[in-house]
Amino acid sequence: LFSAIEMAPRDPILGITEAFNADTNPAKINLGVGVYYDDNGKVPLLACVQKAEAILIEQAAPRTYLPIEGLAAYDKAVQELVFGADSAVIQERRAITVQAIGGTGALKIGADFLQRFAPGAQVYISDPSWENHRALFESAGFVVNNYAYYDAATHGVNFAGMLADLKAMPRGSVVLLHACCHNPTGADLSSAQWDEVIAAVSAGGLVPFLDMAYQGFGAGIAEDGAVVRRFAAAGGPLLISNSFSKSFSLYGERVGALSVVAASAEEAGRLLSQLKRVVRTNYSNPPVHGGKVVATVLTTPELRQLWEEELAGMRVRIKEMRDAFVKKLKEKAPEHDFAFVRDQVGMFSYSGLSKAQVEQLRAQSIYAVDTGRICVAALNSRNIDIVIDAIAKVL
Ligand code: PLP
Ligand code: TYF
Repeated sequence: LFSAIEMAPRDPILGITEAFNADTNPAKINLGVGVYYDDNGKVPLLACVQKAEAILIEQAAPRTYLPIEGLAAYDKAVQELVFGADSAVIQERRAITVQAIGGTGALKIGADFLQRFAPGAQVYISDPSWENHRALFESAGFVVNNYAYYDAATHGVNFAGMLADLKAMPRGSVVLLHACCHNPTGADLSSAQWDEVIAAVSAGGLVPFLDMAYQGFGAGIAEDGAVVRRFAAAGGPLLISNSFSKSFSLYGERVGALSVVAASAEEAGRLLSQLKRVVRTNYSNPPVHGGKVVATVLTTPELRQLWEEELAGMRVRIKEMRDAFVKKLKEKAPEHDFAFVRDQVGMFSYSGLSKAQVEQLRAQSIYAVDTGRICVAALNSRNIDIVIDAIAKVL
């Protein structure tokens, strides 16, 4: 049985981390994977998380199974964060939320759920998108297509192309949209462009699936969530996957959620029963710790305040690195214009570096993705000059 099985391809991003780990150069720099590092180059353990964990240890609660849909306090807090506490979909009990194993787990629950009830639907993801989007929906049984998104010439969004593709999709298609901080490009839609997207999705009878893995890394927690609220207000079916991997720096705890908006409270009850079936047949129920930490922080006013400050700190530091990157490259390579890096949003930038240039960087122990994606959140005051010098050299 096993002798004929071939090697599966490596994840192109996690593969970079493997190569980075194997590099013995002590000065190596990893701009590949999407992880936030502080100015000391360390993945932070947030103070709000430490304080919540101290409370939980004090409680010494037994580790019983959670309900299939997860911790009730967590699901409620996530809903209020994602839709806004005063949201009509919450008040009308039309929103349901299930705790998930990270944002990835949320996408997979959503994909399996959709496959069950819309097996023939086409799925559309942005060109380009997070690598795992295609693989996740294909593994759930869908045909996955691209819609136009990135324009390499402007380093921004090819909005005319995107809108034309949205308008050409068959009714009932599932369209996966990055709610904020587009991965991998860093190019987001403007508020006016979102209006047009929402109108096209409604008019075309499409099923929007919003992936929000970076809430708070763009303009702010509420600002980044506004897109979700606008879709919810527009009516129609809606799915949202969200992740706390980055915004709580809880990568390995695997904390995320899937929310679905139904047409009525009665419909919501039926959808929840089906989502629970998907969860039950995959892993029965989610883990306790990460969900309790996030719920404790979100529902304890002092900790919530602290989290918002810490998240703002991460957001501001990334923006400072964008500024420094542009300024320093202007000095070292004045014939090249990198001003667009300042306009890009979130952890990533499609830098415009070619595969050959990325390979030359790698020879100097600086790791980026072959597509030219760099994680701006991995730059810091100590490594930025090294990175800038190396980029100026390969340009
Ligand atoms: N969606 C996008 C766009 C991402 O960049 C990520 C990154 O990890 C995820 C989903 C998955 O989130 P998680 O790490 O919580 O599974
Ligand atoms: O895009 C990134 O770098 C992050 C982390 O299979 C990641 O989203 C990358 C690949 C993957 C899982 C997470």
